Amino acid sequence: MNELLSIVAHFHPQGTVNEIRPLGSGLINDTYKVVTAEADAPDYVLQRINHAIFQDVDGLQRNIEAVTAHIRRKLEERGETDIDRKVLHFLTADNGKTYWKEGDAYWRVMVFIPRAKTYETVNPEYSYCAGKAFGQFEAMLADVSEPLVETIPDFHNMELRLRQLREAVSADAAGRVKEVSHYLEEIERHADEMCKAERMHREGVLPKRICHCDTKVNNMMFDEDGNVLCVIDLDTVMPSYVFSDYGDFLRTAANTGAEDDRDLDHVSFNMDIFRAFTRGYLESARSFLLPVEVENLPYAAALFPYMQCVRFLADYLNGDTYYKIAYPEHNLVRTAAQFKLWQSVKEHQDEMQAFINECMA
Ligand code: GN1
Ligand code: MG
Repeated sequence: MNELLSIVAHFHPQGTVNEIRPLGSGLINDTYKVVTAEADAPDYVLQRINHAIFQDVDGLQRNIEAVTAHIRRKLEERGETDIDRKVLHFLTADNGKTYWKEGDAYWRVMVFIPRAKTYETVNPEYSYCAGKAFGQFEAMLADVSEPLVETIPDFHNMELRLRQLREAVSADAAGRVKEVSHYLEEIERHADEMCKAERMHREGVLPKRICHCDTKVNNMMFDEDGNVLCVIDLDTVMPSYVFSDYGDFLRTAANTGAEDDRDLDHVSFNMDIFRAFTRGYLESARSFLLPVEVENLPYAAALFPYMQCVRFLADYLNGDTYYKIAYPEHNLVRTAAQFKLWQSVKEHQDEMQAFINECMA
């Protein structure tokens, strides 16, 4: 606590810090809530940035500063109220930057958004709002003038993720390859078809736009009435295909089970959530989406469980070096759950296509 207190002090928060306690369920950074004593002082969120994963912390924070300033300007222009709950605000530290380096670690502090909620699961009504919000988020970011760095280069490049899995198989660092041959065969059998986005991009028909790239349902803040306030966890905001935001939201929100469910009977693709989210997303994004982007939304819904399955499996084979785990076979359990979800999404491809056609008619 004392160590954390002295880090927070470099950011000069208002009020007196009463308590610092762990917050949230992220798999990458370490997150704490900083509670202040005074009723009129805000609370804060303190994060240790995982710089093994985000190697260019300075570039990362510059991205986030550009994006939050841009969104704030847009909201002001639109005459929005309650702006402090609709865009994140990062504090500047003693070094004039929005992060502080202490020994080997990088820290940042943002203002805690009051009276906001996050959820691990959502109903169709909230999914509709989330869809609209992501469409608007992408629309607002269409004209960011500063060039953004790719905070993790080729983050959602399926070809790269498959190469990393194949490298993990060859190295077999943890001696686990023999247990997972069924997953490896199925993944390879569909590899070409799932790399379609990269091919379309090379052919020049699929653009990259600035996307959030980590639209897990628990990265959205909702107000008391279920309206979306803002999207948090901006580390991965970077140029990508719109499939990223659309697909990753559905991967988490339309899963009837948990991302790491041990009971695969719980895991399937919830079409009510799909319909609600898609309707909201198309309402706000149809003005800028190209036909090729709209046509491939069912592919995007399948791509993200597939990609996450590949990423969890690669980490399992590498001996769990990337994602935080709670028990030794956690990454294998996650792989199985994402695999099952992918199978379920594939069964709904035609139905999804028909629904999207209806929305666009
Ligand atoms: C990570 O940071 P967090 O837990 O929101 C990961 C995402 C994965 C997700 C799987 C930088 O997100 O890409 O989809 O876990 N973020 C990074 O739950 O790799
Ligand atoms: Mg998160």
